Amino acid sequence: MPTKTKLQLWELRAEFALRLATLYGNEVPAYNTLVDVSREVNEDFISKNGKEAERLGSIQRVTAERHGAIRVGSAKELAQAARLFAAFGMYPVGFYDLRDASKSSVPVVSTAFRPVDAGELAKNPFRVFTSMLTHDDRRFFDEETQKLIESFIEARTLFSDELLALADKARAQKELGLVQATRLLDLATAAFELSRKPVDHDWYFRLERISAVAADIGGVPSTHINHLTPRVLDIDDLYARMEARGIAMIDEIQGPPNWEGPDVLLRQTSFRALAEERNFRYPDGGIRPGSLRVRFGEVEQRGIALTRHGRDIYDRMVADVDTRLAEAPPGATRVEVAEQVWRKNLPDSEKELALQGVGYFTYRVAAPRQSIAQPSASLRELVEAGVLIPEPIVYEDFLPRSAAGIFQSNLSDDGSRDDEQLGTPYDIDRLSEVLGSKIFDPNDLYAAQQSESLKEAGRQLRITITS
Ligand code: OOG
Ligand code: NI
Repeated sequence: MPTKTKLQLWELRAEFALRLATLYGNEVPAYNTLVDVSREVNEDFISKNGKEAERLGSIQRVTAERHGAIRVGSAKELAQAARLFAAFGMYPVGFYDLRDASKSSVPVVSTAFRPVDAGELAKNPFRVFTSMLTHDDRRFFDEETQKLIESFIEARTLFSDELLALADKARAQKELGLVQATRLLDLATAAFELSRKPVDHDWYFRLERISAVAADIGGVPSTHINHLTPRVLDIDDLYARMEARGIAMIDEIQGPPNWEGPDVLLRQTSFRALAEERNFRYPDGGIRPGSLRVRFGEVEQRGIALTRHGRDIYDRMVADVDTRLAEAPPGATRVEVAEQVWRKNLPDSEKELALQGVGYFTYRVAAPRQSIAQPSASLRELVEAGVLIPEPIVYEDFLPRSAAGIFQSNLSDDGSRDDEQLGTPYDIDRLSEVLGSKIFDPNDLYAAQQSESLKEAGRQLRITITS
C-alpha cells in the first residue's frame, strides 16, 4: 500500500489487484504455481528476445498484469459492480453473449471492466470479466425456477452500502484519502472472498442440473473471484512447463494458433477446476462437508488489436478452420489446420498488418520534416520511407468463443437447454441500460487512439497523411 495521504484511482486499482491476488492465492494455491511459472516464462522470453520482447507492453506492465472473472446474478448486482469498479478507474468495455457462443448451457451475458485510456492502461491494466446470469431466458429456466432465482438473489447483498458510498466518493473526487482508501480496499476485497456460509445442497444441485454456471451464481450466498489470470509472453512455453509439472491443462490453447506472423488478439489456456471443500446444508437441517469444482487457473498471451476489417477476417478464419477440420483426415488437429488457414489469410508482418488496415497501430515520427517535400503523402509512402514507424496497439479485450471455451472446458456436463424457446434478447445497448452507464465499444477506443496518433504525426510533419 503506498504511504501517501491521497491515492489516485490507478493506485487504488493497482492495490486492489494485488490484494485480490493475495486473497485468491490463499484460497487456490495452484494459482501461485501458475504465477511462478508465468514469471519464469517471461524472464526467459525477455533474456532470449531482448528489447523486442517488450513490443506489446513493458515488462513491468506484463508482470503486474492480471484479469479476474466474476459472475453476478441480476441487473441490480451488475449495476453495483459497475459503481464499485469505477472507483478503480475501470469502466465497462465490450459485450459478450456467451449463451450463443457455446453449445452447452452457459446462461450469461458479459462485459469487462478496465481502464480505457492508454496512459491508465500503462500504469496498471487490471481488468475484470464480469458475467450476469440471464435468469429470464426461457431456453434455460422455466418460470418457477426464474422466480426462485430472483428471490434468492434479491435476498442477498454482495456490496454493502458503505462500500458503494466509498466507491462513489472515489469516482467523484478521482482520489481518496488514505483512511477511506484503506477501508474501500478492505471492503472491496472482502466482497470477492469465497463465502464460508453453508450452501443449500438441494437448491445448488437443482440449478447445477440446468447449468453449473447458474449454480455457481445463483446457488451460493455471495460472489467470488472465479479465476485470476496472469499474462505471459509465450503461452506455448507456459503450457509445456505446466504439463511437465504434472498439471492437467485443457486440451488446447484457445484463440489464434502459434505461427510465424505477428501475434494478434488473445490466446488463452487453463487448467481444470480443482475440488474445493464447501459446507452444504441438507433438507434434514444437517450441515456436512462436500466439494465443488468451479474455480480454475487460466493464463493469457496478448497480441495486436484487430480493426473491424481484421476482425471480419479473423471470424471468417475461425469458421474456415471448423469446416476444414470437419473434412480433414482423422488425427488432424485444430492447431495444424489453423496454421494453414492463417498463412493463407493474414499478412505475416506487422507492417502489412498496419498498411492493409487489418491491425490497429499508433505511428511514431522517425525522420525529420526535411525528408518530405510534398504537402501530402500516403501512409504507405511514409512508412516505407521510414518516416513513420508503426507501433502495435495491444488487444485489451476478450474473445467470446474463447471465453465460452474456457467456461465449457470446466463443466463436467453440458447441463440442459431448450433451443425451441425464444431467448431474451441482449445487446450492448440493452446491457448498457442494465448497467446504468454506456458500455464502450472496444473498436471505438482503438480507432480513436490510432487516428489521434496519425493526426499528431501530421501536425509534426506539417503534411496531410492520406490513407
Ligand atoms: C469467465 C470466462 C471468460 C476469459 O478469459 O475469456 C474469461 C468466467 O468463467 O466467469 O474469463
Ligand atoms: Ni478469464
